[in-house]
Formats: sequence, C-alpha cells, structure tokens
Amino acid sequence: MTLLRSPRNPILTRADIPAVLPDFGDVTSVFNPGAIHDGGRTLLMLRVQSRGRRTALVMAESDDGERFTVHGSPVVFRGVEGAGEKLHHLYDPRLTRIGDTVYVVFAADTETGCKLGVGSTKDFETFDFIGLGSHPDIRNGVLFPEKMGGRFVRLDRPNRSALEGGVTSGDEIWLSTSSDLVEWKPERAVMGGRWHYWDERIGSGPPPVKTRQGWLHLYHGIATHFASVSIYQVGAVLLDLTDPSKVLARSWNNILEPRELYELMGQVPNVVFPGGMVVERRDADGFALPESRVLVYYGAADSCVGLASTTVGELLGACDGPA
Ligand code: BMA
Repeated sequence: MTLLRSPRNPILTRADIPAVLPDFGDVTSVFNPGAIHDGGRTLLMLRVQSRGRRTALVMAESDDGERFTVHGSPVVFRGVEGAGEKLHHLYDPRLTRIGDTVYVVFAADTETGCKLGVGSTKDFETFDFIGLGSHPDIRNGVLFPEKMGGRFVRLDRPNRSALEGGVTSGDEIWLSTSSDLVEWKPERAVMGGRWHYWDERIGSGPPPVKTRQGWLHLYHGIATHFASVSIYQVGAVLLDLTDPSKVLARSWNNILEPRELYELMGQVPNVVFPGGMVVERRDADGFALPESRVLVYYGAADSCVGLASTTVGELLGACDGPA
C-alpha cells in the first residue's frame, strides 16, 4: 500500500506564510508540521524558516484538513527564557493531547547539542514552556496520548552518529518515561534501523495512535547507501498496547517515498518527513476505527508541506513484516 497524496499538494508553501516577525517576510520554507484535531478543526504547528535561517513555529488551522489559514504571529512559549541555554532553533514539533492539555514535543538546537523540549497549551493561543530534557543529543520525541503506570511515555531517537555535512542522526528508537516531562528515563530500545534497506536510520513520526490491534505508529526511515543523497521515507510499525517497547509488526516497504517534484527537489532533496497524523473516527473507548480516514501531514524536501491519506485498516495491513 501507499499513502494517497492530496491533489492539492503541496498544501502549504512559503507563499502562504505571512510575515510573522519583522524579518520574516518572503520566508524560505515551511515544513515538518505537527498536527492535531480539535473540535471540528485541524491545527498544524508549522516550522517556518526565514532567509536569515531563523526558525519560527507558526499555527495554521483548517475546517477541512486541506485548506489552511496561517496565523499572523508565531508561537511563543511563556517561560522559555528560563530554559538555561541559548536556544537557536525550536523545530519539528509533535502534538499530543492528554486530557484537556495539548503537549508539544520539539527539537531544540542549543550550544551543547540537540535537546528535546516540551511545552503545552489548552487553547492554541497561549503556550507554556515546561522544560528541556537533560539528554545531550536527541531528536524525534513523541508523547503517547496517555500515561502508563502513572508516567508519561515518549518515543525518542538519540543522535548517535555524525553524517557527512555535519548532520547527526541515529538508528534506534527508544522508549523513555517521565513523571514531570522534564527528567526522562530511557527504558528500552524499541526498534533499530535495517541496514542495507529503506530504513537504515530511523526516527519517530507523529505520536502513536491507539487501535484494538496495538499502538499504530508512523516513522521516517533514511536510506543512506546511495552515493549522493540520503532518502527520507515513511513506514509503519505496530507496538504492543500494554508494553509499547515491544514491536508486533513493521512494514517491509516504505508507504510513502519522495516521488513528486516538490519532494524530490528543494532545500534538502528527497525528503518526506511525517510529523502529524489525524485520525477522524474512534470508538467509545478511544480506539481508532479500522475504517477511519487518516490524514498524514509531512514536510517535503524541507521546503513545503504535503498531505497524504489512507485508512487505519490500510496502515494496520501495511505492518506486514517482523520487528
Ligand atoms: C533530519 C531533521 C529534519 C529534516 C531532515 C531532512 O535530520 O533535521 O528536521 O527534515 O533531517 O533534512
């Protein structure tokens, strides 16, 4: 199976972004959004880059999940100045609702490495900074939508190795837990990269979705064995409901790969990078229904935003290989 691209793709480009800050006119790129459904509307948190290569997180909202209106000012996390570190960029946000609070887990480039920060909001207008974890170099953090054993649970991806060009990446997704969203305890490795194939290096995509079969999770896989470029693709994995560090099944093939021009060419070519996943229908106990439509929001070539859809059942079917 493959995700079906929206005919309106790319659904957001740099031309859609207002000047959210004084020197943010004529921005360079908008990509890697987080997404969440909220009372009939879909909200995206966009990563916007200026020509000065500064980063702003900006909200956008939509009634139909495809046509978005971008807010006129950036997200400001109240209290972020107390982080204790110079934060150069906050980026690649993932949004998770727990109770009446929506948490944002984001990567933060600091002088001492890439950290994972957490913020929260209840109304998408005011945002509070909660903390930066102490892990010195880590990215791709996603929070599960419920606590387990009284603790917050997160998938994350320690950055292990430096790629050519100075970019760091990793090949293992871990499960970590926390009582306060600030101090995180790495518990167990969940899955590793499959060397020589499509997902040699990996990182979590959108937050996991609860189904009767297990936690359904999308991740990005990077093929690094091509001479001139790394190829970022999307795959699916099913994690055990009670022990989400256990992989039940994982897709043999990617379910989305760069094929369209806006995915193949841009600031970083050959990238599809999923950060948001909206499931439209759940049963009374909160499990996603197999027939429910799923909308996946992804960054394309680190330049614009794409939308692709499928159903929960199709994604479960895509998890057709071993861990
Ligand atoms: C990763 C992250 C993403 C980016 C991707 C492709 O390492 O930095 O933000 O989209 O590389 O450049």
